[in-house]
Amino acid sequence: MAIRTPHSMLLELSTVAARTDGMHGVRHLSHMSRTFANKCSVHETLARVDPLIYEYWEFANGRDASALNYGLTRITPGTIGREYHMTRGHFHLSHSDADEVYLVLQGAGLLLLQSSTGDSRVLEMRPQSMYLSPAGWAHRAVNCGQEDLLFFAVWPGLVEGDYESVERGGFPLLVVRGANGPDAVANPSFLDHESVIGQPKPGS
Ligand code: S6P
Ligand code: ZN
Repeated sequence: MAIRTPHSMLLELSTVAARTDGMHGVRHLSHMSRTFANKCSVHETLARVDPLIYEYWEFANGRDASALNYGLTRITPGTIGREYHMTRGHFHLSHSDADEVYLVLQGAGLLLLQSSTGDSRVLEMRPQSMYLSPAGWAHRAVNCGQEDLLFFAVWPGLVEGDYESVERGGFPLLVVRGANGPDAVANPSFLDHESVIGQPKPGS
């Protein structure tokens, strides 16, 4: 629903959650079994409980080049095996690719970025800091803290997410609980974006 009139919003979870004019997405572990690396931990957890990993609210202002959309994401604290709760992460589909900005409101985490040409970055997410995911870079937020990680996002209304490339290839790094806190370690199953979009699916 387009809400293209002048307006403002308090950046607070209860205020955002109370709005009824947006889209509310909820991701439990059962929606993300391809996302977490340790499949045994995924299955063991799902045999007992289906935890909420994250939820998000999106407010659409239009799909043309002049519109900006915005939203709030809440990632719950915790791990699946040793891997911290995180968003699925996505590229933007090439015909709609554009920059996106995150602003952290609460919590502590890491923003994982990978470019379509195989470059990779990790940025520490902390309150009152902003992050730019440039066009061409997939973005995934990871909650490494003890409380909810809350961040506000703004992106052009024409953007459409590419989740399939990330689900097939993963991110170059996994963020796991280490002896002294979060460790970003190489993902042994990673396939870069060029490989994912340039080759047929295994078995096809
Ligand atoms: C949209 C923006 C966020 C994410 C949200 C959930 O472009 O990046 O609103 O949609 O953080 O992450 P994901 O990867 O499931 O879309
Ligand atoms: Zn995005």
